[in-house]
Amino acid sequence: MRTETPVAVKLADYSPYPFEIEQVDLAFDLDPDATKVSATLKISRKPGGGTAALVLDGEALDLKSIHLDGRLLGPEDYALTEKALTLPDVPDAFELKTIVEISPAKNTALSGLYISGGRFCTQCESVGFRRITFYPDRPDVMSRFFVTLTADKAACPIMLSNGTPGDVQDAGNGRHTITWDDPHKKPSYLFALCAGDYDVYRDTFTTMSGREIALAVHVDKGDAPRAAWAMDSLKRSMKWDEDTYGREYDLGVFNIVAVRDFNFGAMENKGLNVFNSAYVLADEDSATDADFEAIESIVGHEYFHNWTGNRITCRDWFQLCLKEGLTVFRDQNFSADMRSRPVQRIKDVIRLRGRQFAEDAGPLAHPVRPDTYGSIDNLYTATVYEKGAEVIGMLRRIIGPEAYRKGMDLYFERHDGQAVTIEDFYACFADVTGRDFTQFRRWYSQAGTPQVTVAESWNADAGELTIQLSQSTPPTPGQKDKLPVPIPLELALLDGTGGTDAWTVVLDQPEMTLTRKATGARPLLSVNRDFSAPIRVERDLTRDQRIALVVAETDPFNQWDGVQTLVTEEILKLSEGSQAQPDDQLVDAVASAVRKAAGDPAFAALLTRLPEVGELFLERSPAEPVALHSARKRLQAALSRALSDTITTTLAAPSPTPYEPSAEQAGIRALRAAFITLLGASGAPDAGDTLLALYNAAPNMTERLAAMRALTALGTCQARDTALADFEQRWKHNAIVMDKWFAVQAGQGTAATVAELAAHPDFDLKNPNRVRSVAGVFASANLAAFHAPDGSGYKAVEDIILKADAANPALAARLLTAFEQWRRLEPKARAAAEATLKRLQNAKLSENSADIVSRALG
Ligand code: 0A1
Ligand code: ZN
Repeated sequence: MRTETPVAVKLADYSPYPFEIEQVDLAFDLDPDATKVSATLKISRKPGGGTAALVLDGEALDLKSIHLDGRLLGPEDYALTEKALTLPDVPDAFELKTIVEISPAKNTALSGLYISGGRFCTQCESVGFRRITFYPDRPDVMSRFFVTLTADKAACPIMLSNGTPGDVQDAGNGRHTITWDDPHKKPSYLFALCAGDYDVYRDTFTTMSGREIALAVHVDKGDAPRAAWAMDSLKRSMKWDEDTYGREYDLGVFNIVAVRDFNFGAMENKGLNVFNSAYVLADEDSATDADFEAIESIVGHEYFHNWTGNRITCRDWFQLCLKEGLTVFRDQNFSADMRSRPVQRIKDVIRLRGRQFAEDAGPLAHPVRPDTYGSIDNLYTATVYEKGAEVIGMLRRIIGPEAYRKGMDLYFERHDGQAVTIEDFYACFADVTGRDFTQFRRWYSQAGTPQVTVAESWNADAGELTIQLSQSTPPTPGQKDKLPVPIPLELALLDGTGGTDAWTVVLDQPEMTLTRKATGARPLLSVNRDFSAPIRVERDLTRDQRIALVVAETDPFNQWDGVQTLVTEEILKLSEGSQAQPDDQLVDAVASAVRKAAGDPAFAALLTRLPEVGELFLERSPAEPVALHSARKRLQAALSRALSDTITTTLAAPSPTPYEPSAEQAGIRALRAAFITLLGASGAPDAGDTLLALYNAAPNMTERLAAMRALTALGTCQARDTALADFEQRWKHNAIVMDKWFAVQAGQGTAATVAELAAHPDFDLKNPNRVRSVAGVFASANLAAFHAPDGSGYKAVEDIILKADAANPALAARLLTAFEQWRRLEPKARAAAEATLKRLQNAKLSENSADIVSRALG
C-alpha cells in the first residue's frame, strides 16, 4: 500500500484563530511508559470570533477526560479524530481541562515528549506539542504557561521547563514536584520540559542593566568539563546581542540541556534550549576546531532566537525565514566578530553553494517564503535558513548598517510579544528609510539562483570602463517566469598595485550599463565582492585573465573565489579525459597563492580547498560524479606535489601548545590539517607510513581526524586499518566521537562500506546522529559512490531509509533529499536513481518521506 502525500497547506488560506488562550496550566505526571498530562486552558472567544467551534490539534493522545467549566463532557459533546478534538458548541469564555496519557518511551519520532539516554525531553517545533496535549498548535496562538512536573526523585532529581522555577515539593511515593512559570507569552512550539539525572556546569552572566542570570548546561554524567566551551560561547552570545542589537536577556535563569537523540542541531525553547549533544560537548582530545566553531555558532543561534523568534515569533510556518534567516544572519555575524570576518564569509558561502544552490537547482527548489507546503518538517531547508540569511545581508548592504539597526530597533519595539509576517518586518525598514521594499521582497517569493552576466569594454582614450550587467533567474518547479530582483553588487576597479576604487550598485533591472573612469592603464574589474549577493556570476574571461585578477584582487573573498573558479574550470576540463593531467601553470598559480597567504593560515587552508563533487556537479548536465571525483583527485595530487616542501616544513613544526580553541590557533591547525589531506593525496608510496606517524603523534583531534581521513582515502592498506582500529579502541565509549569514525569511512568508501557500517553493533537506527554519520555522509559527501552507475549506492541508502522511516519520518525524509539531483546524472545512474525513487514511491512511507519522493520525481 502506498501512503498518500500530505495535503498541501496554502499561505493564502491563513485565517486567525478565533479564540484567545489566556493561560495554560500543564501538569505532567512523568513516567516513561505512561505519562499523564493534564492541561487547563483559560479560553475566550475573540471579539468578532462569531460562533466558531473550538478545534484543538492532537495526535497520538490517549484521551482520558474532558471538563468544561468543571463539567465532565461525554462523547456526544465533542468529535475526536486522529488529528483533532472539536467542541462544536462552547461559551464565549470558559475553562477547558483535558487529561491525556502518552508514552514517551515508545516515541521514536523524537517529536513531542520522548526519552533520550534515560531522561525525559521534548521537541515541539513545529508540530510536536499536539503529541503532548490537545491545543491550538500554531505559532500565532501565544499564551502564558504554568508547568507542574512530578517525577520519581531518584530517576529525575532535576526537572526543568520554561521560565522561572518555584520550590521543589515532596509528592509522596518517592516522587517530587515543581512548578515553572514563564511570564512571557509564547506559542506552543517553544514549550519544553527536560527531566532526569544530569551533571550540571554552572556560571552566571550579568546583563547590561546589572541583573545576574543563573546559567546552567545539563549534560550526561561525567561530561561536565566538556561543557565549558558551550558555556563560554553562551556568555559571549549574551554580551554580543547586547552590544550589537541592544538586546538583553529577559529571565533570571537560562538552561541548556544536551540530549543524545535529536533530529536537528538544537532548539530555542524559551529559557530552556535543548541541544543535540554533539553541539555542546567539546575538548581538545575529543573535538575538532570545526566542532568548537559549530558549538559557538549554534549556541549563539539558539540564544539569539530569544529575540528573533521567541519575543517576536512567526504568524504561521510560511514565515519560518522571518526567524530562521534573520537568526542565521545574526549568528554568522557573531561568528565573524569572534573570529575572522573574511574566513567566516568564505565558510558561509561554501555552505550556501554546497547545499542551497543545489537545492535551488533541483526539483525541491522553493522560495525563501513558500506559499504552499506539504509536510512542515521538510521546510527546515538551506533555502529558508541560508538563503534567508543572505537576503537579510543584502537588505543591510542596501540600506547601510545604521538604517538596518534602526529598522531592527523599530521591529523589536513595534512587534514585541507578537506573531508577525515578512511584510510586518519590511514595514519597519520602509518606515525608517522611506524606501519601498516591494521589489526587494521578490527575494522571498521567487525560487532559483539568479545569474548575473558581466561584460566589459575599455575605452583607452576616455580612460573609461563600460560594464554591462544582465540578470536572469532560471525556472523552478511551479515558477516558470521570473522577474528581476534587486541585486546589490559590490564592484571595484583594481590597478594591480593595491589601488582599489570600490562602489556598490543595485542591479534591479534585467540589464544595466555602467561606466567608470580610471586613471592609468586598463583596470581589472572585481565583481560581487564579499559575495554581496547570493548569485552566480558569469564572465567570459580567459584563464590568464582570471589568474591576473586573483593576483590583483584586494577583497579576500574574491581572491579565494577567483582560485575556486580557476580550479573548478580545471577539474571540469580534466573530467573529460580519464588520463588528462593538470596544467602546471595553473597548479603553480594556486600553490603560490597558498604560500603567499602563509601569514593568515586559516585563509591559506581555504585556498587549498578544491570544490566538492556536489558543487562541480551543478556545472554539468549530464553530470558524471565518478569522472569528476577522479579529476578532482588528479588536481589534488598535483597541488600536493607543487606544495610538497611547504607541507613538509609546516608539518615538521610543532602544533601550538597548550591547546586553545582560539581562532588564531584554529587557523594554524586548519592549515596543518589541510596539508595532511594534501599529503595523503600526493600518491607518494610512503604516504601511508607518514600519515600513520602523524596520526599517532597528533596532539589534538583536529589533526588526528585529518590523518585518519587521509589514511582512509588511501583505500585498503595496513596503515589505514591500524588507525581505524586504534581510533575505535580509544573512543568506543564516546558516541559523539565514534560518529566521526563512522562518518570518515562512509565519506570515502563504497556501498559495501555502508552495508558493513550499518551492520556494526554500534550502528543504531534510532540515533539520528549515527544514521546521518553513515547514510547522510555517504549520500551527501561521497557522491562518486552514492551515484555509482550500477545503483549500489542508492540501494545501500534505500535500505537504511526504509528502516529509519518507520521509526523517525523527519530523519528519513531528510536523507531522501540526497536524491534531489537525479535528473542531472549520466544515463545509467539516472535510471538507477529513478528506479529507486519509484520503488520508494510504492513503499509504505511516512507523509514526510512521501512528500520528498513525490516532489523529487515531480
Ligand atoms: N528552530 C531550530 C531548529 C529545529 C527545527 C525543528 C526541530 O524539530 C522538528 C528541531 C529544531 C533552530 O533553528 O535551531
Ligand atoms: Zn533557528
